[in-house]
Amino acid sequence: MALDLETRDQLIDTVRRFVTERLRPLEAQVAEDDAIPDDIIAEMKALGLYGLSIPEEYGGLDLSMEDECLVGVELGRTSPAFRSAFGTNVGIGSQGLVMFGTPEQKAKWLPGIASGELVTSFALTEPEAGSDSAAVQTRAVRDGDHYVLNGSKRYITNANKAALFTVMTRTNPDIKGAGGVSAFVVPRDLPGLSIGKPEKKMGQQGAHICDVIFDNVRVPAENRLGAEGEGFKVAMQVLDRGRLHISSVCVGVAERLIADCVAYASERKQFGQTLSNFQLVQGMIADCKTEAMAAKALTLETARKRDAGESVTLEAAAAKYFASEMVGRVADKAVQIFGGAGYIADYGIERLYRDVRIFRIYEGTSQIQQVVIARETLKRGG
Ligand code: COS
Repeated sequence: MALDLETRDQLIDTVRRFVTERLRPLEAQVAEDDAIPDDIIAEMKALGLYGLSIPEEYGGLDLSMEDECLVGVELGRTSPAFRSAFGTNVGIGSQGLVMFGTPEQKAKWLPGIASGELVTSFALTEPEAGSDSAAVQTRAVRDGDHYVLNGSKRYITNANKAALFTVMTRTNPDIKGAGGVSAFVVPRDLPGLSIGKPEKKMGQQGAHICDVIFDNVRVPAENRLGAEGEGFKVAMQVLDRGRLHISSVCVGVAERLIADCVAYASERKQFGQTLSNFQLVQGMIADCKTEAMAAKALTLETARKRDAGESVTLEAAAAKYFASEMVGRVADKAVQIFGGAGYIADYGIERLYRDVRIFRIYEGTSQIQQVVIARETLKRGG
């Protein structure tokens, strides 16, 4: 639902103040501890951040895609690990249920997801099925009014905190590709489900990814999302939406880095003048600004199209491709403008440089986005 302009401005202002006053001062500590303090998580829940995209009738804020992206830009102005804490509840962990859940499934789980009482997670990737996500091997075999799940998932965001997983499995082994895949909502506490240790990562400390292992996990048949064989389409439509959300966060991080560069270049003096006086530095700032503006325009335009009910498979892939590559270039230039200070930990620029690297990989690599964009363009005839 689109908010009226006044309510939208109030929400954005509230999120901006939360980011500036509460999250930014904690960035270094969160990276050091690899954990977000409990009181911050509680504040995120109280602000409604876990339920940004959940329909109002289930306790969420039911934001339009455009409003969610505007909030995403604000959240991008701090370490992306903070957003990750509730990112799966807002995005890939909940949207299968929102888009494909039965009324009973929604009533059972969405209120807890919206409040943050239930952390939810999206389990698609496997050791042998990354970009080729239709190749999932985790099996779900029907047994009476249950399915029995066996297999393992890899690099699953928030798996160690999740109470609920949307799991893509193969229900029909005779169909090797997408048509044999079905989606299930799987509670964490079912016997036979276990979680691996959080992986050590390049960046985004405070956000965690783990393996999820299924050993004869009996899942009630009523937990299936959509019909048998529809699981891949569930995943793809969830990702279309998720890619837009990620694009907005990339824009926010870029805007943050540009502001940091402007502040630093306006203070730091060399050859008797501030860096901001040098046209070669100005050129880098101009490139960063232009690219961030272009990514923002593409993201918001795509969000408005989605809100209008159009299919945005191509546009969401283009936004994710451009915005994630853009923020990589901006972070690289930020290190350059800060010089030696950009390379050492105290200024936080090298941390953001590492943090943004994953944006080009998760929810579909840049190369997968290129595949999607090219296929859709060829299909549309231009
Ligand atoms: N929305 C709805 N349906 C979609 C869709 C979308 N965005 N994308 C594909 N489909 C449908 C297709 O229409 C096709 O249906 P039919 O068989 O009825 O025609 C089916 O799904 C299979 O699609 P396709 O043939 O394109 O599948 P491919 O195996 O060729 O794979 C890519 C397509 C590579 C695009 C897909 O596997 C992908 O996005 N991979 C990356 C996954 C990813 O982002 N992983 C990150 C982990 S999650 S954090």
